[in-house]
Amino acid sequence: MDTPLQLWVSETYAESVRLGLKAGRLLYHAVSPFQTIDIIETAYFGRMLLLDGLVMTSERDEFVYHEMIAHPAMLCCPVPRRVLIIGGGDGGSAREVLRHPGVEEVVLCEIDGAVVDACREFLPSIAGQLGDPRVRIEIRDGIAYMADCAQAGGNRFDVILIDSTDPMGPGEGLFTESFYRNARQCLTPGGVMANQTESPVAHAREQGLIYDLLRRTFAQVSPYWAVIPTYPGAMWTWAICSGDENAPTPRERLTAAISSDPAIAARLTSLEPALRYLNGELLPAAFALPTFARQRMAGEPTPWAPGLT
Ligand code: AG3
Repeated sequence: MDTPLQLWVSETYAESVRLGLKAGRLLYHAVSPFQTIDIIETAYFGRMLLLDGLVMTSERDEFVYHEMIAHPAMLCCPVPRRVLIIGGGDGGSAREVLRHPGVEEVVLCEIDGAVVDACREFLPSIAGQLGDPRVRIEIRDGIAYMADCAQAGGNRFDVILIDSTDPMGPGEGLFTESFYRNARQCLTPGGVMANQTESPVAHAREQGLIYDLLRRTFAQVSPYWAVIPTYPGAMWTWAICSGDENAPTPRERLTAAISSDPAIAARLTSLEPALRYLNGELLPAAFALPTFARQRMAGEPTPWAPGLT
Protein backbone atom coordinates (compact mmCIF):
# COMPACT_ATOMS: atom_id res chain seq x y z
CA MET A 1 0.00 0.00 0.00
CA ASP A 2 1.25 3.48 -0.84
CA THR A 3 1.46 5.45 2.41
CA PRO A 4 2.44 9.08 1.82
CA LEU A 5 5.31 10.34 3.92
CA GLN A 6 3.92 12.45 6.76
CA LEU A 7 6.03 15.29 8.14
CA TRP A 8 5.62 16.65 11.66
CA VAL A 9 7.44 19.52 13.32
CA SER A 10 7.56 20.04 17.04
CA GLU A 11 8.78 22.38 19.72
CA THR A 12 10.00 20.84 22.95
CA TYR A 13 10.12 22.64 26.28
CA ALA A 14 11.67 21.65 29.58
CA GLU A 15 13.37 18.89 27.56
CA SER A 16 10.31 16.77 28.17
CA VAL A 17 7.10 18.24 26.75
CA ARG A 18 6.41 18.56 23.06
CA LEU A 19 3.80 20.23 20.83
CA GLY A 20 3.63 18.43 17.47
CA LEU A 21 2.26 19.95 14.30
CA LYS A 22 1.47 18.14 11.08
CA ALA A 23 3.49 20.02 8.48
CA GLY A 24 3.44 20.60 4.74
CA ARG A 25 6.06 22.33 2.63
CA LEU A 26 9.12 24.10 3.93
CA LEU A 27 8.78 27.53 2.31
CA TYR A 28 11.93 29.21 3.59
CA HIS A 29 15.04 28.09 5.40
CA ALA A 30 18.14 30.13 6.20
CA VAL A 31 20.89 30.23 8.73
CA SER A 32 21.57 33.89 9.43
CA PRO A 33 24.46 35.17 11.58
CA PHE A 34 21.98 35.18 14.49
CA GLN A 35 19.76 32.14 14.19
CA THR A 36 18.09 29.49 12.05
CA ILE A 37 14.99 30.83 10.31
CA ASP A 38 12.22 28.55 8.98
CA ILE A 39 8.82 29.27 7.52
CA ILE A 40 6.71 26.14 7.09
CA GLU A 41 3.17 25.20 6.18
CA THR A 42 1.23 23.52 8.96
CA ALA A 43 -2.07 21.72 8.51
CA TYR A 44 -3.93 23.44 11.36
CA PHE A 45 -2.29 26.82 11.97
CA GLY A 46 -1.34 27.88 8.43
CA ARG A 47 2.12 29.19 7.70
CA MET A 48 4.41 29.37 10.69
CA LEU A 49 7.68 31.17 11.50
CA LEU A 50 10.22 29.35 13.67
CA LEU A 51 13.52 30.81 14.93
CA ASP A 52 16.06 28.27 16.18
CA GLY A 53 13.22 25.75 16.09
CA LEU A 54 10.99 27.79 18.43
CA VAL A 55 7.51 28.80 17.28
CA MET A 56 7.35 32.56 16.83
CA THR A 57 4.06 33.06 15.08
CA SER A 58 1.49 31.36 12.87
CA GLU A 59 -1.06 32.75 10.44
CA ARG A 60 -3.99 31.31 12.42
CA ASP A 61 -3.15 32.33 15.97
CA GLU A 62 -0.84 35.34 15.58
CA PHE A 63 -3.73 37.70 16.21
CA VAL A 64 -3.78 36.76 19.90
CA TYR A 65 -0.15 37.64 20.53
CA HIS A 66 -0.06 40.77 18.41
CA GLU A 67 -3.31 42.28 19.64
CA MET A 68 -2.34 41.55 23.21
CA ILE A 69 1.19 42.92 23.12
CA ALA A 70 0.12 46.13 21.39
CA HIS A 71 -3.32 47.39 22.37
CA PRO A 72 -3.28 47.33 26.19
CA ALA A 73 -0.11 49.46 26.21
CA MET A 74 -1.35 51.73 23.42
CA LEU A 75 -4.64 52.29 25.29
CA CYS A 76 -2.76 53.07 28.52
CA CYS A 77 -1.28 56.08 26.84
CA PRO A 78 -3.70 58.98 26.17
CA VAL A 79 -2.17 59.99 22.81
CA PRO A 80 0.49 57.54 21.61
CA ARG A 81 2.39 59.22 18.78
CA ARG A 82 5.82 57.61 18.74
CA VAL A 83 6.23 53.88 19.24
CA LEU A 84 9.35 51.71 19.40
CA ILE A 85 9.20 47.97 18.76
CA ILE A 86 12.26 45.92 19.68
CA GLY A 87 12.29 42.63 17.78
CA GLY A 88 8.98 41.97 16.08
CA GLY A 89 10.57 41.48 12.65
CA ASP A 90 7.47 39.62 11.43
CA GLY A 91 5.60 42.94 11.48
CA GLY A 92 2.54 41.77 13.46
CA SER A 93 3.05 44.17 16.36
CA ALA A 94 3.61 47.09 13.98
CA ARG A 95 0.38 46.22 12.15
CA GLU A 96 -1.60 46.46 15.41
CA VAL A 97 0.11 49.68 16.55
CA LEU A 98 -0.78 51.32 13.22
CA ARG A 99 -4.49 50.79 13.91
CA HIS A 100 -4.29 53.68 16.40
CA PRO A 101 -5.12 56.88 14.50
CA GLY A 102 -2.71 59.29 16.25
CA VAL A 103 0.44 57.27 15.56
CA GLU A 104 3.06 59.29 13.68
CA GLU A 105 6.15 57.11 13.85
CA VAL A 106 6.83 53.42 14.49
CA VAL A 107 10.49 52.46 14.79
CA LEU A 108 10.96 48.71 14.35
CA CYS A 109 14.37 47.70 15.62
CA GLU A 110 15.05 44.11 14.57
CA ILE A 111 18.46 42.51 14.81
CA ASP A 112 17.98 40.13 11.89
CA GLY A 113 17.15 41.62 8.48
CA ALA A 114 16.62 38.14 7.06
CA VAL A 115 13.57 37.68 9.34
CA VAL A 116 11.99 40.86 8.00
CA ASP A 117 12.65 39.91 4.36
CA ALA A 118 11.39 36.34 4.78
CA CYS A 119 8.19 37.45 6.55
CA ARG A 120 7.47 40.11 3.92
CA GLU A 121 7.70 37.44 1.25
CA PHE A 122 5.99 34.48 2.92
CA LEU A 123 3.77 35.94 5.66
CA PRO A 124 2.12 38.95 3.99
CA SER A 125 -0.96 38.89 6.24
CA ILE A 126 1.35 39.56 9.19
CA ALA A 127 4.12 41.68 7.64
CA GLY A 128 1.93 43.51 5.13
CA GLN A 129 1.99 46.88 6.90
CA LEU A 130 5.78 47.16 7.11
CA GLY A 131 5.75 49.33 4.00
CA ASP A 132 3.55 51.93 5.73
CA PRO A 133 5.26 55.34 5.58
CA ARG A 134 4.98 55.71 9.36
CA VAL A 135 7.20 52.63 9.88
CA ARG A 136 10.98 52.99 10.00
CA ILE A 137 12.84 49.69 10.07
CA GLU A 138 16.23 49.71 11.79
CA ILE A 139 18.20 46.51 11.35
CA ARG A 140 20.17 46.79 14.58
CA ASP A 141 20.73 45.18 17.93
CA GLY A 142 17.91 46.40 20.18
CA ILE A 143 20.21 46.53 23.20
CA ALA A 144 22.53 48.99 21.46
CA TYR A 145 19.58 50.97 20.05
CA MET A 146 18.07 51.41 23.50
CA ALA A 147 21.43 52.31 25.07
CA ASP A 148 22.01 54.97 22.38
CA CYS A 149 18.52 56.36 22.80
CA ALA A 150 18.97 56.63 26.59
CA GLN A 151 22.42 58.16 26.16
CA ALA A 152 20.98 60.80 23.84
CA GLY A 153 18.64 61.91 26.63
CA GLY A 154 15.81 59.37 26.20
CA ASN A 155 12.29 60.77 26.56
CA ARG A 156 11.45 59.79 23.01
CA PHE A 157 8.75 57.08 22.82
CA ASP A 158 5.22 57.02 24.22
CA VAL A 159 5.04 53.24 23.95
CA ILE A 160 7.84 50.67 23.75
CA LEU A 161 7.01 47.05 22.88
CA ILE A 162 9.58 44.33 23.51
CA ASP A 163 8.50 41.66 21.04
CA SER A 164 11.37 39.28 21.74
CA THR A 165 12.16 35.61 21.55
CA ASP A 166 12.87 33.59 24.71
CA PRO A 167 15.62 34.72 27.12
CA MET A 168 18.29 32.70 25.31
CA GLY A 169 20.22 33.21 22.05
CA PRO A 170 19.85 36.65 20.42
CA GLY A 171 17.01 37.59 22.81
CA GLU A 172 18.95 37.07 26.03
CA GLY A 173 20.15 40.66 26.53
CA LEU A 174 16.56 41.90 26.23
CA PHE A 175 15.85 40.42 29.67
CA THR A 176 18.40 42.39 31.71
CA GLU A 177 18.22 45.21 34.23
CA SER A 178 20.41 47.55 32.16
CA PHE A 179 18.19 47.08 29.11
CA TYR A 180 15.03 47.76 31.13
CA ARG A 181 16.64 50.82 32.72
CA ASN A 182 17.47 52.23 29.30
CA ALA A 183 13.94 51.47 28.12
CA ARG A 184 12.51 53.37 31.07
CA GLN A 185 14.62 56.39 30.16
CA CYS A 186 13.52 56.26 26.54
CA LEU A 187 9.85 56.63 27.56
CA THR A 188 8.13 59.99 27.54
CA PRO A 189 6.44 61.02 30.84
CA GLY A 190 3.35 58.84 31.18
CA GLY A 191 4.76 56.41 28.58
CA VAL A 192 4.66 52.64 29.06
CA MET A 193 6.64 49.59 28.00
CA ALA A 194 4.99 46.25 27.26
CA ASN A 195 7.10 43.13 27.00
CA GLN A 196 6.39 39.48 26.46
CA THR A 197 7.19 37.58 29.66
CA GLU A 198 6.93 33.90 28.71
CA SER A 199 4.64 31.18 30.02
CA PRO A 200 3.85 30.49 33.69
CA VAL A 201 3.38 26.85 32.70
CA ALA A 202 6.50 26.28 30.58
CA HIS A 203 8.95 28.86 31.96
CA ALA A 204 8.39 28.89 35.69
CA ARG A 205 11.97 29.72 36.67
CA GLU A 206 12.67 32.23 33.91
CA GLN A 207 9.49 34.07 34.74
CA GLY A 208 10.43 34.55 38.37
CA LEU A 209 13.72 36.11 37.26
CA ILE A 210 12.11 38.35 34.64
CA TYR A 211 9.62 39.77 37.13
CA ASP A 212 12.34 40.34 39.75
CA LEU A 213 14.18 42.47 37.20
CA LEU A 214 11.06 44.33 36.08
CA ARG A 215 9.99 45.15 39.63
CA ARG A 216 13.50 46.40 40.38
CA THR A 217 13.51 48.71 37.35
CA PHE A 218 9.95 49.98 37.00
CA ALA A 219 7.75 51.57 39.66
CA GLN A 220 4.71 49.77 38.30
CA VAL A 221 4.43 46.39 36.66
CA SER A 222 1.03 45.04 35.59
CA PRO A 223 1.10 41.47 34.23
CA TYR A 224 -1.67 40.05 32.08
CA TRP A 225 -2.25 36.90 30.03
CA ALA A 226 -3.85 35.24 27.04
CA VAL A 227 -4.04 31.81 25.44
CA ILE A 228 -1.73 31.14 22.50
CA PRO A 229 -2.29 27.58 21.30
CA THR A 230 1.05 27.25 19.48
CA TYR A 231 3.29 28.46 22.33
CA PRO A 232 4.76 26.25 25.07
CA GLY A 233 2.21 25.88 27.84
CA ALA A 234 -0.40 27.76 25.75
CA MET A 235 -0.84 30.26 28.59
CA TRP A 236 1.25 33.33 27.74
CA THR A 237 1.97 36.56 29.61
CA TRP A 238 3.03 40.15 29.06
CA ALA A 239 3.62 43.03 31.44
CA ILE A 240 2.90 46.73 31.06
CA CYS A 241 5.56 48.66 32.94
CA SER A 242 5.67 52.30 33.91
CA GLY A 243 8.31 54.38 35.65
CA ASP A 244 5.72 56.72 37.13
CA GLU A 245 5.12 55.76 40.76
CA ASN A 246 2.43 58.37 41.40
CA ALA A 247 0.11 57.56 38.53
CA PRO A 248 -2.41 54.74 38.79
CA THR A 249 -0.92 51.39 37.71
CA PRO A 250 -1.39 50.39 34.06
CA ARG A 251 -3.95 47.83 35.22
CA GLU A 252 -5.86 50.49 37.15
CA ARG A 253 -5.70 52.87 34.22
CA LEU A 254 -7.14 50.28 31.86
CA THR A 255 -9.75 48.73 34.12
CA ALA A 256 -11.02 52.10 35.32
CA ALA A 257 -10.89 53.29 31.74
CA ILE A 258 -13.30 50.68 30.56
CA SER A 259 -15.89 51.67 33.14
CA SER A 260 -15.25 55.34 33.67
CA ASP A 261 -12.93 56.86 31.06
CA PRO A 262 -15.01 57.54 28.00
CA ALA A 263 -11.98 58.45 25.89
CA ILE A 264 -10.23 55.09 26.30
CA ALA A 265 -13.46 53.14 26.13
CA ALA A 266 -14.28 54.90 22.85
CA ARG A 267 -10.84 54.13 21.43
CA LEU A 268 -11.28 50.44 22.23
CA THR A 269 -14.79 50.37 20.80
CA SER A 270 -13.56 51.83 17.53
CA LEU A 271 -10.80 49.19 17.34
CA GLU A 272 -13.10 46.27 18.13
CA PRO A 273 -14.40 45.57 14.59
CA ALA A 274 -10.79 44.96 13.45
CA LEU A 275 -9.85 42.73 16.41
CA ARG A 276 -10.37 39.01 16.95
CA TYR A 277 -9.22 38.52 20.56
CA LEU A 278 -9.36 41.71 22.55
CA ASN A 279 -12.62 43.43 23.47
CA GLY A 280 -13.95 45.66 26.22
CA GLU A 281 -15.05 42.75 28.41
CA LEU A 282 -11.78 40.85 28.06
CA LEU A 283 -9.33 43.70 28.65
CA PRO A 284 -9.84 44.11 32.42
CA ALA A 285 -10.20 40.33 32.83
CA ALA A 286 -6.79 39.70 31.23
CA PHE A 287 -5.14 41.23 34.31
CA ALA A 288 -6.70 38.63 36.63
CA LEU A 289 -4.04 35.95 37.07
CA PRO A 290 -4.25 32.46 38.53
CA THR A 291 -2.79 32.33 42.04
CA PHE A 292 0.34 30.33 41.19
CA ALA A 293 1.32 32.76 38.43
CA ARG A 294 0.49 35.85 40.47
CA GLN A 295 2.61 34.64 43.36
CA ARG A 296 5.62 33.94 41.18
CA MET A 297 5.35 37.31 39.46
CA ALA A 298 5.13 39.06 42.84
CA GLY A 299 8.30 37.27 44.01
CA GLU A 300 6.38 35.29 46.64
CA PRO A 301 7.05 31.61 47.30
CA THR A 302 4.89 29.46 45.03
CA PRO A 303 3.60 26.32 46.66
CA TRP A 304 3.03 24.71 43.28
CA ALA A 305 3.81 25.29 39.64
CA PRO A 306 4.10 22.96 36.68
CA GLY A 307 7.68 21.74 36.43
CA LEU A 308 8.49 22.92 39.95
CA THR A 309 7.52 20.60 42.75
N1 AG3 B 1 7.74 36.42 20.12
C1 AG3 B 1 7.94 35.08 20.50
C2 AG3 B 1 7.60 34.73 21.88
C3 AG3 B 1 8.39 33.58 22.35
C4 AG3 B 1 7.90 32.27 21.88
N2 AG3 B 1 8.63 31.26 22.54
C5 AG3 B 1 8.64 29.96 22.21
N3 AG3 B 1 7.91 29.51 21.25
N4 AG3 B 1 9.40 29.15 22.90
C6 AG3 B 1 6.73 36.52 19.17
C7 AG3 B 1 7.14 36.97 17.86
C8 AG3 B 1 5.88 37.41 17.19
N5 AG3 B 1 5.98 38.74 16.73
